[in-house]
Amino acid sequence: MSRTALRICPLCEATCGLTLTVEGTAVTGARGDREDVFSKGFICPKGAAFGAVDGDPDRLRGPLVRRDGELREATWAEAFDAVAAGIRPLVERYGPHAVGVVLGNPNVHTMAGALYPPVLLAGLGTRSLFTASTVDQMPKHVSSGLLFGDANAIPVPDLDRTDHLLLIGANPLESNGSLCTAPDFPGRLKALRGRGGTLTVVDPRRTRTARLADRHVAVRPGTDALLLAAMTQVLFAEGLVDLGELTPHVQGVDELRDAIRDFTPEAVAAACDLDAALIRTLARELAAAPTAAVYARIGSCTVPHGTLASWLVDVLNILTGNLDRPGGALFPQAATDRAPRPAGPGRGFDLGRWHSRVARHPEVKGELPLSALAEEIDTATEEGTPIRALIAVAANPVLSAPDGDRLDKALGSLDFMVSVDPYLNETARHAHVVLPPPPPSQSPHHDFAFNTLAVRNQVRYSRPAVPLEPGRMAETEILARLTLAVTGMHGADPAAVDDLVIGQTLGKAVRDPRSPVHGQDPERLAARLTGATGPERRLDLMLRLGPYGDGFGARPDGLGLDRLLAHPHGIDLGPLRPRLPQPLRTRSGRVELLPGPIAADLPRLRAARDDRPTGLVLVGRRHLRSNNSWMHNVPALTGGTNRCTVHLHPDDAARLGVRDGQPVRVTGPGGAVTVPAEITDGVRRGVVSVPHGWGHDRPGTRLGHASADPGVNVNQLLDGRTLDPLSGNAVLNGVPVEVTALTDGSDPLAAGPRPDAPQPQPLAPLT
Ligand SMILES: Nc1nc2c(c(=O)[nH]1)N[C@H]1C(S)=C(S)[C@@H](COP(=O)(O)OP(=O)(O)OC[C@H]3O[C@@H](n4cnc5c(=O)[nH]c(N)nc54)[C@H](O)[C@@H]3O)O[C@H]1N2
Ligand SMILES: Nc1nc2c(c(=O)[nH]1)N[C@H]1C(S)=C(S)[C@@H](COP(=O)(O)OP(=O)(O)OC[C@H]3O[C@@H](n4cnc5c(=O)[nH]c(N)nc54)[C@H](O)[C@@H]3O)O[C@H]1N2
Ligand code: SF4
Ligand SMILES: [Mo]
Repeated sequence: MSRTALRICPLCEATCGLTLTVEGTAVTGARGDREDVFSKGFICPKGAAFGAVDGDPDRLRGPLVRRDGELREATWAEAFDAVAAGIRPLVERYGPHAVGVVLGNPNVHTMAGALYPPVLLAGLGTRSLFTASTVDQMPKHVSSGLLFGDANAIPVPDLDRTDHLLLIGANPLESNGSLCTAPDFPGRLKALRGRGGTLTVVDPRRTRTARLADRHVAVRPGTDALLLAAMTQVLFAEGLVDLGELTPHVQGVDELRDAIRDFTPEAVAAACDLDAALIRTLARELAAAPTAAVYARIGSCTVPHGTLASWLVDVLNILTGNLDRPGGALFPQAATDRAPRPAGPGRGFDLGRWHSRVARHPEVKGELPLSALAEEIDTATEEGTPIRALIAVAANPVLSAPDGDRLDKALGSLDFMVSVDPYLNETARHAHVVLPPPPPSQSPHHDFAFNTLAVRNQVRYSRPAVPLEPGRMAETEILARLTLAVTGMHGADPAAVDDLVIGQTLGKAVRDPRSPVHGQDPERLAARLTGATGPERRLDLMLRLGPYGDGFGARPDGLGLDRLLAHPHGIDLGPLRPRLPQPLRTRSGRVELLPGPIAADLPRLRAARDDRPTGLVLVGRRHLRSNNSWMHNVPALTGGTNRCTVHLHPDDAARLGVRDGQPVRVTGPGGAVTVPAEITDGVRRGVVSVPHGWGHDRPGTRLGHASADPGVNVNQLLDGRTLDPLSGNAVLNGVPVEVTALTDGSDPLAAGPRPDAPQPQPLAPLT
């Protein structure tokens, strides 16, 4: 007997509603939920493969504990005993900073990842926190922190209403969008063009997104900040600055004009390898559009000037009056956000409150750069202790961070490691204890993070589509028990963690004169929370105290968990609305257009105007049927065009004597890999592209399908030493590499060129 169940898809940031077909405990089908208030039936191939991802036979079914050097199956009780016995003595002997915590990307795709790591970190008190943010979007947090005083106040392009979208270093036709949650991003881009709007794409590759655009600008990798600075300069020079209604909320316009005066289009054109006239046109088009939004992602963040590029994106939105207006870029308001406080001066945003031990990298948002994790483990210094134990939750940094070989070795040297991961993969294989969460069908879902980044305000919640199988433990309970085990409360009731958070939140609320529950009894309020589990009660609490909440009766038609459960396809909360100045938390209470740390980084950008790479540079790419490092084990999502190859422009291939399909050696600052060449004019000259997340050939993993076609780890080309200094973000794009053709006898194409191989072309020099 089959039945259907609704489940929000956790496989990317688009958060589509799915209708699952369930037979027994197995998900046998998935289609888009046409009644979902946000995704309206959209689904992509990954969502359609939900059942295969969910039912992968290589997913671990129960915990593993290392005994006599080998990971063996164990009971949950044994596993948590081992965690407590492994971590506590190290904390007591070396202090909390000797325990590192690594939080990987899927934490933003699970309820457990949103609700428990903050408690774990607070309880442990470690400063050795590393997350996927520093190989991703940390520059955006820093620019938001400096501009708006809140690192999580990230404006989102108003995709459905804008007249002009300038999309930089993002490829939503493969990624389905990032820091811009929009189910059916492709359809929304087509609709933009359909209503007469324009789409400009800035990307060194002619991506599927670029092919949809009115204009594709094949910028040289790593130079977005120069391009955007020059566009800003043009706005000032040509009198195109018009802040409109933002004027009273922004300070520093004149200072900014002076600071970027010398970033003229002519001064940056050669570095960007673009015509100065084109840069002027881009600025004029942006200013002339009735409404416009500048939006940038991975390609603009994971580069040496990532924070400056992220800052300039919002600077352009502000100077053209497009920040915080419909059709521009706005701040979403999620149902689980804290109720808005009145506008006014805030605490501001500080960087570098402490530093990493070895390279003295500044802390950012309480984190250290993931690139520095290996050295924080394997390098002794006069002061402080190296990391001796590690807690990795949903993270595979051996593949996703620079120089995986060094990190692999470092992880092998730890006194103790615990991994919360469904797979025994390249990172988890070093753990002493592996705690596997259940598959997504058996987990509840709410998008705490992505609803704060969504192009429409809405709220949805899915209860588990399938009951927990015997022997499984909910990931929320795993993280609650883990928290107790590492903070000296091993064995306590995991509900204590939820009760603690609920008590603290209500305690604060009843003392706050602006809160609808001011003066009430927190214990009575706690007793009124609904929800079948601790995490549900916490969701109920956040909803009820949130911006749309019922305030525990103060607004009877407001939100709470009960109401959400009564709307299984979600509740639409309307289009994005202007919110300034309320979200600002700067010390001035205004948007601080030229923050000190940014101004201090401009000389470095000025110097970059003279950079001209002499050889090839590396960029990444994503494939629609993949997701970072963890989906290559699903047969339905591999094969076809989803392959680990190096994309080479035909002219570069000809110059290097490389034929399509031939293995080539790619060498970077951190190492070399051998990978088949794929010759395509989808990359610009001088640029090669290798996808990340591959390299599944290490021993001791349990990834049957992935290890049969392992690919290579592109991050082995990086040495982890090149960072965006303001954010600590790794430089993953625009890295100089060498490519050499391999002429060994193993080359199946050595006999001669294929008849359809591209004809050699003389190499046009890079300016
Ligand atoms: N060269 C290059 N490198 C990159 C990038 C790039 O563009 N180029 N992109 C970077 C980016 S943007 C990111 S976000 C990082 C991602 O890097 P990571 O944060 O390391 O994420 P993944 O590689 O996706 O690995 C996720 C891990 O979580 C596990 N997992 C999956 N589902 C769950 C779950 O429900 N619960 C738990 N506990 N675990 C789960 C998986 O098995 C896997 O081990 O990679 C970065 N690395
Ligand atoms: N299918 C799939 N979807 C995913 C993921 C996945 O791995 N696979 N990962 C998820 C995650 S964790 C994230 S963070 C998002 C990322 O989402 P996106 O940011 O959309 O990621 P990419 O597809 O890597 O697009 C980045 C683009 O930047 C270009 N680029 C490289 N260097 C530069 C540069 O210097 N300047 C400019 N202008 N462009 C440059 C690359 O050619 C590439 O096309 O995707 C998410 N969704
Ligand atoms: S676009 Fe993302 S959220 Fe939607 S079905 Fe595909 S993987 Fe799932
Ligand atoms: Mo990411």
